[in-house]
Amino acid sequence: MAFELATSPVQYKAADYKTEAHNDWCPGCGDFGILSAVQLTLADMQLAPHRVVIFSGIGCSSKLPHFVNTYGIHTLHGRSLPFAVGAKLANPELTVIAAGGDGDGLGIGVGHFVSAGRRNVDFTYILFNNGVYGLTKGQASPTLRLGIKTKSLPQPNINEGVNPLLLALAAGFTFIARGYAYDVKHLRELIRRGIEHNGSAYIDVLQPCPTYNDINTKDWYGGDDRKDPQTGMALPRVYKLNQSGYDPVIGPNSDDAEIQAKLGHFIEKAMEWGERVPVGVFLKNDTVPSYDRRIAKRIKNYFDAAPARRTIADAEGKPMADLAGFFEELRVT
Ligand SMILES: Cc1ncc(C[n+]2csc(CCOP(=O)(O)OP(=O)(O)O)c2C)c(N)n1
Ligand code: SF4
Repeated sequence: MAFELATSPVQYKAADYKTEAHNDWCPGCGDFGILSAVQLTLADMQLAPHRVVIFSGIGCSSKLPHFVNTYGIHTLHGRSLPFAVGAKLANPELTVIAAGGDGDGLGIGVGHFVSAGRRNVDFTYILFNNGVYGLTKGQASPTLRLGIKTKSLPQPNINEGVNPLLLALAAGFTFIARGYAYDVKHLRELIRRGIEHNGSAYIDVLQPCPTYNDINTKDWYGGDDRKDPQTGMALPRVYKLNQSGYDPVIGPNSDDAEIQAKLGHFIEKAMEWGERVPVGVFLKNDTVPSYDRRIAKRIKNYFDAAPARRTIADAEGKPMADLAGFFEELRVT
């Protein structure tokens, strides 16, 4: 009897992106919501686990790759982006995600953050923004604002906080969004849109750390401290940008006046904090070519013969690289 090959494609479920690795995040940590959003997004997009790679730095949040059943590399503190950029350039067919904390990405890793944005490499960076260095017991991170005293600080923060959305814009990220760790449905949509975007996508995720940040808590984001006097209901601080008619898209038909107006609106919304905290897509700029397209203009067969797709040794295992020829090509006369 002849075997019949299955014709229907594999259907991935969120459970297919889960691992058995032990998870030691604190109960109630916002990281759990972000982890679920990543797994659900991969299932929404039906991305085969072996076509996805997640890079992280060091921190509680940077343990993410252990819990997602894709390729994953837990790199060095602050160094996830150079790995992500390198992997994408070596194999443009991969879906590349970088993940980690605000300390990791905007403290020790901030130079890489700026360099990655300038290149507009096609990857998605998910930054877990909790205002503290959770893994090392709650020191102020670069996003904690001046004068804020969390329970883990002996005195109020002496440094001004950096605004990650404005920094991402200045660096050149072409997709910039902010989500909230406890709104998994919305976050899942943002991550999908970030992955779909052809260029560097930055997703800032407000991630309550119940252990060390007692100021920006789930209750604070939910507005429990400012109840409506009429109804007694909490007035949430977090609200969705698209509900206020905000349009983040800069496209090939946008003229200078439209671009100026949209960037002005971006800055206004990115600076809103305190009584109201906007989430959603802040910018989607489709006018900047991604780095791989820039490379393909110089190296015509780049997409067909990207470094990871090349044969590097012959049948006997001898390297096939013609180094002498390569150096000859680079010779300056
Ligand atoms: C080179 C180096 N410097 C310092 C550390 C110590 N360290 C480990 S995690 C971390 C910060 C983690 O904070 P964050 O990135 O905000 O992640 P979270 O734990 O809050 O998720 C630091 C400073 C380290 N591991 N390596
Ligand atoms: S210390 Fe904070 S960030 Fe780290 S696992 Fe605990 S709650 Fe989460």
